[in-house]
Amino acid sequence: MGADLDALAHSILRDNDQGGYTIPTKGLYPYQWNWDSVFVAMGFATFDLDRAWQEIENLFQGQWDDGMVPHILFRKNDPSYFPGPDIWGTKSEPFPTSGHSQPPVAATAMRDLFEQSRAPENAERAKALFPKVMAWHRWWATYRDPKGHGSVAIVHPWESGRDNLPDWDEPLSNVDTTNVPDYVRKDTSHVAPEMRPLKQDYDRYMAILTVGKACGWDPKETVEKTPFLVADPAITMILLRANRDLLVLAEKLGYLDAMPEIQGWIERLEKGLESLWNPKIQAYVTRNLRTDVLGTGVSSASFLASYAGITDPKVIEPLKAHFDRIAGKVNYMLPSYDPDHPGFEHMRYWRGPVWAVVNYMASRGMREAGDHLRSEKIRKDTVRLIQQSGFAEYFSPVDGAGAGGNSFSWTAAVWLAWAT
Ligand code: 9YW
Repeated sequence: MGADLDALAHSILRDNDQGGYTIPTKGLYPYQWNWDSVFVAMGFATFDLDRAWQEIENLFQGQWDDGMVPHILFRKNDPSYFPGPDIWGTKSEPFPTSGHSQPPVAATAMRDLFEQSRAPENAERAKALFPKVMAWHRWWATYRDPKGHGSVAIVHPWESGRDNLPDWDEPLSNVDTTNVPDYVRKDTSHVAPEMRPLKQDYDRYMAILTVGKACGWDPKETVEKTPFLVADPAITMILLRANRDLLVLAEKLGYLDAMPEIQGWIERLEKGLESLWNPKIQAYVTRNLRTDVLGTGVSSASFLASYAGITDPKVIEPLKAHFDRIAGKVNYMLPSYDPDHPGFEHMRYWRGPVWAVVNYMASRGMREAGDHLRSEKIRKDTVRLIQQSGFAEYFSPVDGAGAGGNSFSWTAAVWLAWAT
């Protein structure tokens, strides 16, 4: 069984490989996505370290002059996805991209690849990428903390990578959709509509995109004008973790001058995370930076605390209690949203389903923190899900059914890199 699944995972990565970069799945997502590529690199690293580096290097081909690494790289036009390059209308070189970013997992993967081999060319590749990753992290630090809280703000739900999380409902309710031109979605022609965001969500996504486009996606102007500006605990924790890994790389690769700057980012993000702790529900939540309204639900983001290097028992203990309560409600951890919350829907995308990549990060953090029980619970549940339903995009935490796209690259990649 394990060997068959390993072989299938390899063939999924090979099939979705477009020659140096990998698409998440055919049809539904025919371009290169930012954090997908990084997880894919971790999968490649289990059998082809050169190809793993290439995936990340090629992601940085899409980096903008201001340091931003976009969430989608439109290397060639494919009408099976909406909104494509013509709708985004960015003027990026050498190919069009989307206008905002996605969770910055690259530095963490880069450290893993670097530590995998002592061959001199391995260190050379890490050295060449390092300044690009620095520039990206500096972009987050420069533009995405407009209120000075220390947390990371996003300008579009797509930037979070958790598109229709119930926590976005409140900030999205303030987005005016009256000027959104007619458009035709493609996602619901590939996947059942009940597994995808609602039309109302898409109208709002398009309205925000229109504002960002009018700003030319200039990072300062977009933050000033976007109708959606929300601090995201998941990106804050992922960037915090990534900065810790970047700091280790700076030392090992001899970029000693970069270390104080990275150290400053780490301290700021640690403080920022405190501003996202909701004492009422004892979990990390979103903060709408336009209205100061805090999110009300426990999302899987909270379980990335150990991954982010947070050790304070005043945080970790209540989160363990949430974990155990939720584990008593669902058959497979981690649901993307609290099953006791009215916003929970077990099959609808980021409103409940389990995502293998989030499981990987959460489980890794818990293992590193010594919580082997919960770490293993997540890993074994992920194995059961994939054994039962294959390499689906996401899974129901209730009955384990596969949902969204099939033959999904990042699910195959984390299977190889971590689950087995
Ligand atoms: C979309 C590719 C991407 C992921 C995101 C996920 C989804 C694309 O798919 O967004 O069109 O909504 O939410 O995290 O990177 O797998």
